[in-house]
Amino acid sequence: MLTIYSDLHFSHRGTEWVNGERHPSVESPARATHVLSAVRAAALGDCRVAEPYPITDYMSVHSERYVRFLESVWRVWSDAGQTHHALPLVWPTRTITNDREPEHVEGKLGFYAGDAFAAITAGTWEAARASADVALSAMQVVARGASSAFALCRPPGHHAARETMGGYCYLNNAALAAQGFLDRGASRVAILDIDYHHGNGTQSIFEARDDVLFVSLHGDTHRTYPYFCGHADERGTGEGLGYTMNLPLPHGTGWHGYRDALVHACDRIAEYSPDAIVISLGVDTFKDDPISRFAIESDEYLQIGHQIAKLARPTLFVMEGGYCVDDIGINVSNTLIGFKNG
Ligand code: Q9C
Ligand code: ZN
Repeated sequence: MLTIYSDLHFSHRGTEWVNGERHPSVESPARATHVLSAVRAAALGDCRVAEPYPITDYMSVHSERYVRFLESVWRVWSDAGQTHHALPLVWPTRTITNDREPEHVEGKLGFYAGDAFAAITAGTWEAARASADVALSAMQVVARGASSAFALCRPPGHHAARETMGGYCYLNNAALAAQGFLDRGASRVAILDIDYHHGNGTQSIFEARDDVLFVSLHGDTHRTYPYFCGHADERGTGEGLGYTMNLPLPHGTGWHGYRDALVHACDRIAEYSPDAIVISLGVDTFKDDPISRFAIESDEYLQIGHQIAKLARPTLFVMEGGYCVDDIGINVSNTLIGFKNG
């Protein structure tokens, strides 16, 4: 299996609020370094740098004004004299909102953010672009006939919606890849999101469509970030009704409960008969993850890969979350090895 990566992600090191103080984000550059070394140590296959894509290619799932905002926001922020990372402080709400982009950068930040976990730094746009390019390059490898590929994306993407950043995500790498498969001739694409957190951005991009099936296993969003959606009764809207499947699981879920949900998810995907599968691969389901509440052990990721291999479809793995840096490498490489060994 070919791995696609980029070193441009090093230019993004976000900060986040924890217990009333700003700290370096747990979404750190070291995550990608550890994953790349583990993939190399596992001799999974070649590792290649991503090709650059034109900015207009990100507009297949994001709006033009949102992409232009991401491209320009640090410049506008620093021209206004700010030197610290930009985070929103004001948001439109369910009842106090409209569709007009504010002129001032403070308003723009909230308009285009779902939460305060996606800091804008001097290098954020370069890194977010490179991450999307990693996903698009790896998608292209599979679209041209490879049976699988691994997109080692950083920053992650599944909390980014059409016009929203959040949860360490800016561009939705998995959604860009899924749309890329459709644009290259696929009729149906399935996204299986196994990150600990609900892929709220991905769901919102595809929930009204039947050409992308979105299936997600995640911590119950009644009690866990990202809240507000990801509940079992959300099944898609309009033409997309029946093409979203959420499988929320309780705190403390270990392999036993997880496996049953994964088999159920894979059964739905097999029934859909997709031309390609995109795996939103987060390993924050790990027992020692510092911000999550599942209890999957390192060896069990081999089984996860094995279940996915049984679907026997062209499969693109897209890196999402996972914050236990010491074990992130082995947990990702075990998933990919379990897949490769069928
Ligand atoms: N107190 C991804 O895994 N922090 N994003 C929640 C709860 C944000 C996770 C904090 C977690 C974002 C891609
Ligand atoms: Zn996550």
